[in-house]
Amino acid sequence: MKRPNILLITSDQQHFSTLGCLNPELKTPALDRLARQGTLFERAYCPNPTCTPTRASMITGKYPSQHGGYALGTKLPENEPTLGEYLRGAGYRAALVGKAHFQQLLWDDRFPSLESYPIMQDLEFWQRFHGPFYGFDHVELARNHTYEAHAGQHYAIWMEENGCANWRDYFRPPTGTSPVTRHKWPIPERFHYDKWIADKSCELLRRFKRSGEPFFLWPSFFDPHPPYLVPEPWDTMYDPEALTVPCVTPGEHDNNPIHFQMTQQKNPDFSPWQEPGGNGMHGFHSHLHERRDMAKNIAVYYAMITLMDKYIGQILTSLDELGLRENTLVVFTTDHGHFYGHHGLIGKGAFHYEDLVKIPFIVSWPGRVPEGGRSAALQSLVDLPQTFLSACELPIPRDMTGVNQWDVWLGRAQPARDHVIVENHHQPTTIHAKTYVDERYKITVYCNRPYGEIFDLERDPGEIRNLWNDPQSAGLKAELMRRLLCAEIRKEEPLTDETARWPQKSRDMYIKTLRDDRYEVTVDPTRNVVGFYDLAGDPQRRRNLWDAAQHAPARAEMVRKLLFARMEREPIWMPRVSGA
Ligand SMILES: [Ca+2]
Repeated sequence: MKRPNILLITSDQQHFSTLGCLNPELKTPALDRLARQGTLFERAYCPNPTCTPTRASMITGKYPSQHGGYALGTKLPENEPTLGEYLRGAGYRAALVGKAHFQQLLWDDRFPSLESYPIMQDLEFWQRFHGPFYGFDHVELARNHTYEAHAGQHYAIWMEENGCANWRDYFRPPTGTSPVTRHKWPIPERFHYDKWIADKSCELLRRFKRSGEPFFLWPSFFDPHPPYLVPEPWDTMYDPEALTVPCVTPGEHDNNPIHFQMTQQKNPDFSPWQEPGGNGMHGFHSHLHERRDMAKNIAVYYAMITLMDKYIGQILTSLDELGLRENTLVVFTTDHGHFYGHHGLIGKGAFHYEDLVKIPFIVSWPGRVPEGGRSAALQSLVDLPQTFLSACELPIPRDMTGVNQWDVWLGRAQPARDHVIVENHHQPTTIHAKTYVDERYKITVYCNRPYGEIFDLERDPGEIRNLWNDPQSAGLKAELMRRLLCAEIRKEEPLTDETARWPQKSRDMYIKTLRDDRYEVTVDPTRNVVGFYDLAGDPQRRRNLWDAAQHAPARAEMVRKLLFARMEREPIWMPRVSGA
């Protein structure tokens, strides 16, 4: 059989529920059709709720703690092997159109970035440069969300070629002259980046069709990421008064970590979280907002999605018309979710509710992937490279640490995962979280912090009752801590090839045994062995006390210490040199 093409379409920061087929308040006819032609996975997650870490996972098949692009303002090391390279080695063409964000916004001589000033606006450079870039042999790039000043690269060239000589007028200083504006973006729709992405993607599809080469094409949309701006007539498409506005449940943050509570204050002081080498802190500010304002923002957020849906529809139509559909695996997803009032929050940050970490996820390949399907099988974006390679019947590199979901996508296997992990390393020590989610429960820990979250997603799907400090949930907490630690250990990549390691990565980050002045805990999840020894009374480690009830609190504490010791050793190969 001929190897399939892969068409990966993504948005940026899209709440999992914002598909017309799930939420009648907005319209996404093209994505609804895609869902009917394939399977909608209702429990898909990102490995990190920000751009760079998660996007780097999508092309490396490794977690952010492993591939190097651990936070916004860092970059994926150029020597990390990528999906595009593996596919190109098998004769594929690999192209990316739209948002990459594999690199930071600020040039640093020690850590050069093509996605930074001033090179992003050196249009002569971008006239000549189309790759290779992280495994893509052809890229068409831009870096701005709506009217942000970071416009440039291939998008600016396209605007000029299409008669928009004054393109800078539509963007913020210092690039252009646009004043601060809300909701209505004065740019005509014909110069909007959605159209650019669709035009370029369709052009590439025609080129691939002519050459007959198999392809991996990633149209990567920028919306509905704020600023909430959309051109006419889309800005008035939805009536704010007719929309549901999510809001905080009174008292819900009382049992949450302090940074949740502070978001509901007028002028919170988050300076204790600010560290050298940390840079900007997303979400660590007041989230208080007016309900009416939020309603209008939601109306525009939905309009951004509906506008994007129109251009996604054009790409899918082009695929049909070129006769490529029957041999193309199509996946639609986003890089992470978004708060628009849920839990009293807006935007994103270290708040790992489902609203932020769960994502829309549609897989379609007529005749192969079940049509009209709905699946609760856990998915993670870190699984994409393995699964794509498997779909192409190519070998999966040993150092990829996601899970091959191919048989699950085909509807012929039980779930491939019993959990997912979400990482967040936004500050060196003060914001370093891990979340473990399984079928029923979710636990979030913060490295070396006493607080955390535990939610029972079955009994409390709204995540209102944090069980972290609930005395009756002490056993559950110890068990979830163990599961999180074992999941962390199981996702280790084999460090067999010393030469392939990037700087500072060491075996130390994979410790499995920890001793303090009294106890020792040791974990080997591959053999299902866990040990807990009281060294004071049993220095020879003859009696394994793992199941001894009276030692449960000490055991839980040692498991937590071991987990934190591993997290502390995660390498930071470069500082966060910019906020994004
Ligand atoms: Ca993003």
